[in-house]
Amino acid sequence: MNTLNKNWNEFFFPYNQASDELKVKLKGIRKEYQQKNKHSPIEFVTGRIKSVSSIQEKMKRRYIDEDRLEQDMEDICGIRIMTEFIDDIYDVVKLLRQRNDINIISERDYVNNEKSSGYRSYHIVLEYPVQLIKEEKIINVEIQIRTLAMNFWATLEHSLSYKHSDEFPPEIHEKLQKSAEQAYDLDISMSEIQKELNNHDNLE
Ligand code: 0O2
Ligand code: 0O2
Repeated sequence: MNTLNKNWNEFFFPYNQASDELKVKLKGIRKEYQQKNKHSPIEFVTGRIKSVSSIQEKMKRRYIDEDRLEQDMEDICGIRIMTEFIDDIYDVVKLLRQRNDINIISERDYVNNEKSSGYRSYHIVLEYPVQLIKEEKIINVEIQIRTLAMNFWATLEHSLSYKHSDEFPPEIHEKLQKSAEQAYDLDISMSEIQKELNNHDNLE
């Protein structure tokens, strides 16, 4: 329900524009690697704009006033970058740090410092300028960078928690933590295989 007297279509316009532009730019990085016949640290990119109900729920939970919404809610526009390997995550972070069309304002490494749920991803909040007809509007964007295995776990865990509105019972919480570790073990073992193959190729 729209409890705020707000024109959401107008509000969301620059966020949709930013999401579309960033997706094109990030997919462009993948294309450039492919064109050079090189391994791309970016496997695929998705974007979403937070729903009105999710925005309203977070405003309540975080005591965010309507007039501070654009500044204080950093993930209204969310971009997700999926990678094949763990090392690719840090390569993507380096690529983002050197761009001059975005301004990184914070970084959180949940890859090496997993959340208590077992969640792993690298989060970056950045400012992105959108050129509107009469002005430039700087908006916040949250980019989550994660491997395919991390994405597999997070997608299923999110879907299970969505259907289960209460907190998970302790035994389920534990099982989910364990499955997150299994996903991470899979990432580690795929990275080892990749390194062994690279060494093998270099010897030939
Ligand atoms: P292509 O040519 O299929 O690669 P969009 O607006 O469609 O760019 P959106 O709406 O933010 O993106 O997200 P969506 O539709 O969920 O997925 C975005 C892109 O990610 C789509 O490709 C999907 O095919 C791709 N994708 C989603 N899940 C997977 C996955 O598990 N593995 C791989 N490799 N790709 C996935 P595009 O951009 O339409 O183009
Ligand atoms: P969505 O769009 O449904 O994914 P908060 O946003 O208040 O919860 P904070 O500290 O602002 O948290 O941001 P944080 O923790 O850096 O990032 C929050 C986002 O990270 C979540 O967004 C999820 O996308 C993802 N995330 C964090 N922890 C988990 C987790 O345990 N499981 C899963 N599946 N995802 C997680 P939202 O708000 O849930 O929105």
